[in-house]
Amino acid sequence: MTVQDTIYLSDYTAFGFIVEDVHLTFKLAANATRVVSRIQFTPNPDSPSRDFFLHGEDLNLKWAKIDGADVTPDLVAGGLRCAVPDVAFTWECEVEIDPEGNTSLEGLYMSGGMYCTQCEAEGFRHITYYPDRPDVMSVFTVRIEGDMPVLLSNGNPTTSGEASAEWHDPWPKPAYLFALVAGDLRNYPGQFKTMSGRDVELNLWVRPGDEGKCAFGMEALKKSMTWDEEVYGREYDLDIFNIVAVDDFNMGAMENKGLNIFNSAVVLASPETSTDGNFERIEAIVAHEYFHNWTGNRITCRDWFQLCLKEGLTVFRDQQFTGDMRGHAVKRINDVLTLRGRQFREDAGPLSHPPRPDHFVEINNFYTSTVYEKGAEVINMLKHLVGDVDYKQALDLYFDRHDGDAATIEDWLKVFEDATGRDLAQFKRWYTDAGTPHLKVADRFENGTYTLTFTQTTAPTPGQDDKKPRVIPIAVGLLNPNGDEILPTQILEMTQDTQSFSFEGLSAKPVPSILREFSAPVVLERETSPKEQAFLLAHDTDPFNKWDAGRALARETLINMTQGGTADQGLLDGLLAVARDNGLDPAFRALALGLPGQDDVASALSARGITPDPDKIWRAHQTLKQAIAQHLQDVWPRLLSEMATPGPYSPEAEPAGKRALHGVALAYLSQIDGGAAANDAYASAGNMTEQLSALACLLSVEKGETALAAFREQWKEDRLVMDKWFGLQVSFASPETCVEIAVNLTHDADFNWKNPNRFRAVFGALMMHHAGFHRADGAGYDLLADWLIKLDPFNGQITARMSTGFETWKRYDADRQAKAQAALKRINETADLSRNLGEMVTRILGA
Ligand code: B3K
Ligand code: ZN
Repeated sequence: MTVQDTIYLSDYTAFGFIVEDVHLTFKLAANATRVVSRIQFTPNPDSPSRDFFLHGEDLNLKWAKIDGADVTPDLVAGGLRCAVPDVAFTWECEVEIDPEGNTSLEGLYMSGGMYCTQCEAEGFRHITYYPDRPDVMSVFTVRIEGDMPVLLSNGNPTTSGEASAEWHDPWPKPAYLFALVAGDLRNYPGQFKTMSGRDVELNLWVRPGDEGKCAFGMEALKKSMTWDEEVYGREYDLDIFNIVAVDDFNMGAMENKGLNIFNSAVVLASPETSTDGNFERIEAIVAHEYFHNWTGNRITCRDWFQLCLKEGLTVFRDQQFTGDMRGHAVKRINDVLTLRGRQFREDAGPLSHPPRPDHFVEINNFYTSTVYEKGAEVINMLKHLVGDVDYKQALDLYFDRHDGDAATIEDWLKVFEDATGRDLAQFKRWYTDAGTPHLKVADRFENGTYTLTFTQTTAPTPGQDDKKPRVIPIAVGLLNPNGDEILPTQILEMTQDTQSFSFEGLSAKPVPSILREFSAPVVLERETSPKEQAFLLAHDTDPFNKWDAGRALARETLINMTQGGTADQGLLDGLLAVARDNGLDPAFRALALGLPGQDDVASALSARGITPDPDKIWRAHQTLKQAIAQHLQDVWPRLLSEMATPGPYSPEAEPAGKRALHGVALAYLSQIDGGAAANDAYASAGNMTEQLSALACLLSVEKGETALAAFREQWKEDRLVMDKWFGLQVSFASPETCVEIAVNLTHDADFNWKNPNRFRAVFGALMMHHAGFHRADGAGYDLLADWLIKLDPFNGQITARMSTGFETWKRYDADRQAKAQAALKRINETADLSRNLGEMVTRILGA
């Protein structure tokens, strides 16, 4: 990538014109859709620029007019320029586009015979010429002409006639929130009365045949609407809210104003075809997209550098919602698992960037875990620092002050400063600095005073060598040696490189419980004995830290085992106690009995300067699983019967938690009974959660062949279930067979590789199979590289995203590094690489 391709935050200038009104007419045709636009512009008094540049890509311009007179604009790279009057004027043009030939799934494209759009971040410029930037907001009226039974766009419907429909969206919005859908769709209807008594029509639009998979998504939508009214005081603002499910979609879903578009995989659900995990994810994503109506749509981003303004806040809100719906302790643990697994990994490698980056080449490459999940963590810290009451006040002020704005992180922080009187200048580093701080803890007990001394350090990240201290809210509680809590949770506010906090008047040295609820996204480094970790696993009153103590102990054990050690007895006994403790929530027990992933172990080794060996980590994992399975062998059959959930399936948290623990018990038992119990479980499974968990157990002990064939036969017509069939075989393969299994799957007649869900099912599973992907002979690297090269000309967003499989390549030994580097270079040297993948590979390869 050359320097000219890079876009800098510091170069921001407002657009020279205000868009007063937008009129679009779509004349739909699969290969030759015509888009006629009529746009009212006025010079922008707040901008010195009068450069009339409209973005446009892959458009065939038929004609253009200004105030009714023909003009001939200069067609330049990425758009057009035209001389315009220095007063208000009307721009009109007609372009032709080719939805069917659009395989990038950005702009207007076709999926299974239906037209649909994806405009965030810069897709609208593939539809017509327009100032395609989020700070240009306007009111849109859209007319659709096409021979399709259902024609949808943003806002409220105004008229519909023979093969046409018109929509008007009264809320000014940036072009990235534009959407259009046309197809033979069936609707699953719903109703909602808002807090001020307005009736809203709800619809979930699906392909014929999918009507039976809509009820849960519709309920999730209503719950989200109620929750946002009750918790944030936010009411829906149109007469209608439409959700459409599409099969070909680059990500999860999209919050287009009044017309959310969803990947079918994250909105369609039934007990027979969806797991508990699917149900939970659907509820969360429906909520996330709905919550964007205020945090994203009514208040949007000034420019794409501010992406975490809407994404971090909306993730934070959906996390709160799921916590309220399904329990906060388990939700927090799951969120931290995701954060550590994705964001910490990203932050420790060549792709590390701040939640608010200050430069990019391709914005689509910045829809990252750092922007989303770390963006949410930063808000969680703010809430810890200011407290719940002030948080609410600040948010009320944010909505009051910025409704209708395209805002910045500065605006966001100012709202908190004004609402609370705090100076957040130092806190702002969380937005501008990359990298995960490591927090070292030392303690001392003297004359009844217990002192904790913290030291924070952040390793250099690309382009940021010098790291200044951040504000870190550290939630701490103290336990006495009997396991009773003597100091309930309090927040210590760390602002310096090294800082001590003392607790006086104690009769004995306490056991500290540090970073409760995971109050800051840092790596805690504390030299503790396995005994103390086992103590916290048994006694900590903070459920997150109770779980994390077990996790840390298991991680240490795995690390020891990679160097020839054996399973820690304290861990085995601690897990036994947790498994037997019927006072603990089954979902919590299921999480506590899970082992740290192999990538997690590799990352911990690498942070200590030890080169991880994927094969040794795999073996340590297998051996520890065996040891736990043996040590708790009497518990598993008991859990299988206690956690059975007979009767009709319900996706609620309580039965789902029982099924999770049931699944864990079955997985361990399979390690010692050769798959006998899993075979029975497969035969008697009453829902997809049970069926899939039994199948996974059978695959992991290499007894899955019969069940796998039966599964395919049963589900061959269901594309979403077949994605599971593809993915599971790779995920649960041995390191020796995983690459070959993936290769075989690519030859399967149902391997429709241009469908993102199918491609991800196989290659997402491959890149997450630690020992399989990082196989010593480089076969994992080569296979992923081959397919990224193959898919890239069709869909650069997917290939760029999947290239992150390589982001940890520098952790490993010289031979593996050489093989990964060769694969990356091979991608990099491919002619006509997409800008998306080109930027990613350049960054991953590093200087
Ligand atoms: N805002 C969209 C993501 C768009 C991704 C563009 N590459 C979905 C979401 O975060 O809700
Ligand atoms: Zn979002």
